[in-house]
Amino acid sequence: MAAVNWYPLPVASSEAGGRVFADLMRLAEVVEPGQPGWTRRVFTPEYLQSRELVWELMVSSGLEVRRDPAGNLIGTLRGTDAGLPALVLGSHTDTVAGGGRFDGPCGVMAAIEAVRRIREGGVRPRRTVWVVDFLGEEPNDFGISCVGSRAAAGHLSREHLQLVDRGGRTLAEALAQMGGDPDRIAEARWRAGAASAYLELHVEQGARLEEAARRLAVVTAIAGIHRAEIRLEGRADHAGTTPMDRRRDALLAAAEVSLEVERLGRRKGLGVATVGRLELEPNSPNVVAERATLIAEYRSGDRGWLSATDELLQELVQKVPARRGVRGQLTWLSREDPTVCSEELRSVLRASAREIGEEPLELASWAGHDAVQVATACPVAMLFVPSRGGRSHCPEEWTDPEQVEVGTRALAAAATRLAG
Ligand code: HGY
Ligand code: MN
Ligand code: MN
Repeated sequence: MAAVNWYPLPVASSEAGGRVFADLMRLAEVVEPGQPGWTRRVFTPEYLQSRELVWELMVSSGLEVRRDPAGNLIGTLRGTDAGLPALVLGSHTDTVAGGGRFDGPCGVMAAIEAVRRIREGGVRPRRTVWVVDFLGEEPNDFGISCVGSRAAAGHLSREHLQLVDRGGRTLAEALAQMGGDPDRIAEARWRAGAASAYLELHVEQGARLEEAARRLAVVTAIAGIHRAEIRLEGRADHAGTTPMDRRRDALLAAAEVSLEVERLGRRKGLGVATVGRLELEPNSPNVVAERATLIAEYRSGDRGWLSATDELLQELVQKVPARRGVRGQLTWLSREDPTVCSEELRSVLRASAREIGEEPLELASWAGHDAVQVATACPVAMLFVPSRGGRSHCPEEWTDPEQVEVGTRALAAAATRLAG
């Protein structure tokens, strides 16, 4: 076994509280120029550059670091009993366009800090601990989210790798540009039984913790997300000379479909639905829109609601545009079922929260996470810390340093329990 290169221990943990937040703010400096908020989308040069910092932070925390063929960064703290399945801590460091500084990075920085504190405790854990920065959790131009965690769970298919973005680049090419190796993608899959449990700290991205004046939540379940691309084919015409009753306007069809998607989201109060992306061709002020491409997504903790909504969406994509002489075509991008977090791990998280003097809420997550993919490889559980005003996926996203510290402490306490 390679000699473990125990770096000089970082500063004493009394200053530890500041370390995580300082790491978060350092990472937040690496963003795409000219973009709003703290934008660092996957497959961008800035994202590639930011991972050098993550790599460096992992190394300086005593982790042996590697990049797997899917571009995931994996830091290993070897336990004394190499035969035990690893404990995995992680999250992601890519953001949405116009995103904030905490969605994802909070979990990765806290995981690195948890390892620092385990090492500062001076006791080497029995169980090996992996810290993972999963590549590309957020949806991207290839239409698929959770790229790295899908690969780790063995769900990134050859077809996925052939998906192309608007510039014609394949996902395989994009992965290679991030230091991955698409030809060896199968090697990114965790060996069966390699991981014993996965814990993820994440910002709540909602307002329930803040409204309850609590600082920690243990996540009970994660909503399923169904995402579809809807292409509406109308006809380009002159905006001035074409009578209103002879138009086949793809934008107006998209507008009606979007309002119908909103209505689906309100159905029975069991879900939410959004059209967050709309592209028009030719997108000219004096041309009736020929083509509209939108991405619709909806979420629920109820499988039946999700599958019923699938059918209703398929129907409306045919019917609504047809009234306007527009043809609708639906392509599923992803359909994730709701994920239930491990009861055993939830009780470890509850005990760890109480160990540090916090009484956690129990909350379901309406946000999707890498934990959804990882849950097919091992039991998972998540901790939430508050998001100010419940805001996320926007520059206003914020979590106080003390709240980050409380989440980190709880994660470190749980990791210490589970790593043994
Ligand atoms: O969309 C989500 O729920 C996550 O933030 N990717
Ligand atoms: Mn997100
Ligand atoms: Mn996230």
